[in-house]
Amino acid sequence: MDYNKMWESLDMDIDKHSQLCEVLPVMFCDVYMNQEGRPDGMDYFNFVVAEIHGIRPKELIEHQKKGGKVLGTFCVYVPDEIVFAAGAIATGLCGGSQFWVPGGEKVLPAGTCSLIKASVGARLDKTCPFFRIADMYVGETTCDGKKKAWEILGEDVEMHVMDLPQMKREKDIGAWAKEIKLFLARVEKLTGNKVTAEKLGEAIALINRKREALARLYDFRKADNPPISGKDALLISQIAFYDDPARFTQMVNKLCDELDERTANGVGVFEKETKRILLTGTPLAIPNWKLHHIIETSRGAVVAEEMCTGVRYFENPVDENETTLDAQIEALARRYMKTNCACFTPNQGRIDDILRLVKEYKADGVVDVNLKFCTLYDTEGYKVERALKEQGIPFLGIETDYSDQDEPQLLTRIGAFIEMLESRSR
Ligand code: BJ8
Repeated sequence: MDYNKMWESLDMDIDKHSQLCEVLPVMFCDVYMNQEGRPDGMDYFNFVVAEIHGIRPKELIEHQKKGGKVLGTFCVYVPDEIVFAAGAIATGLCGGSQFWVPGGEKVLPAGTCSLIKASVGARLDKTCPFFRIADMYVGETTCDGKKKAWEILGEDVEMHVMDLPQMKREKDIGAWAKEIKLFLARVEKLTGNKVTAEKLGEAIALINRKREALARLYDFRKADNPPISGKDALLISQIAFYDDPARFTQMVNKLCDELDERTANGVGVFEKETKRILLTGTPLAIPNWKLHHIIETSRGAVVAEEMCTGVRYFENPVDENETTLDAQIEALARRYMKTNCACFTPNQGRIDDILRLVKEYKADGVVDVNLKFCTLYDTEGYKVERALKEQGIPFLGIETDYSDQDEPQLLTRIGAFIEMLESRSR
């Protein structure tokens, strides 16, 4: 399908964008289509990626034509439930490609993490339809780089910034509930729609069903030989941020039905004795598949991600029993404040999560992935490493960015780590 007219109507830089359209399918093919024994249910997700800048943007524009609004978000603390309850659509905007980084570097210091640079570059260079479509961006005060980036983006697009507390005391949860209320008021103003307890209840259920489907999917990765690769699971986690939630839930559950069958028939996608890796650290926004690809082509299997593109996204459902707006907002605040991002202090919850996930997913080792220039996760890496060492769990700390320059080095280091895990079990 030809989407050029649509992209032109979004005032995109068509020539520059076509460069991205040329490389992405090749990259996807190399990383994804060469895997053996993929479940048939991945066809839907392959299709969503193949049409990444076409089909979903078209749906969003259709929604806008009917008077609906689209909100772009950058963090898992932003409650999608509020957006959907107001009849709007939330879509994740975090940039995961090196392609967008130079555009971000035009206005940001080089020593900014790739996620921020790519997100700003995608907007300013006009090379991503999602960034053009969103009526309003929603930022948050998680890290310093993001906070300052919102000021720059806010000159170009309507922006709402949520003030996320950085501690988890009762007063902080209360402050987050107040912040959600302010967000709700802003979304009501933008959409012209009232958020009622009934609508919010429906939206909470909608997003909870999505979380349950993802939890069901991740459960399969706990099997001795998982029926789905880590790469495929990551792709699904990434698509969760921008696909229609009801359809996404349905397609994940359909895939899970197939995985049930595979499990019953003893079908797994990895070779026997493949080493099981838990990834932890900064998020892997689409199309950042670098580490999963390296690990899974080096006799390793990524069995889970303690990341926002992983378990942080779907663990902890929102309490669905509340029936008043105030109580629902409090339930939302409590749920979102359970997420353990390194922007919180202290953040023992994340260490506990990592240790729990190692057991649940029977990981042989942990790879801590830090996006270069992310001081939060880099600094927290010290405590993560120490906690794992105390428990005798092998650990590898990696710092990387979106470029492919360090791939040979990563291949060597990850290969040596997996070899070490193999020698431990001999
Ligand atoms: S909840 S991880 S999505 S903030 S990697 S931009 S922290 S310098 S992305 Fe994140 Fe929300 Fe936390 Fe998750 Fe800053 Fe670090 Fe860059 Fe980061």
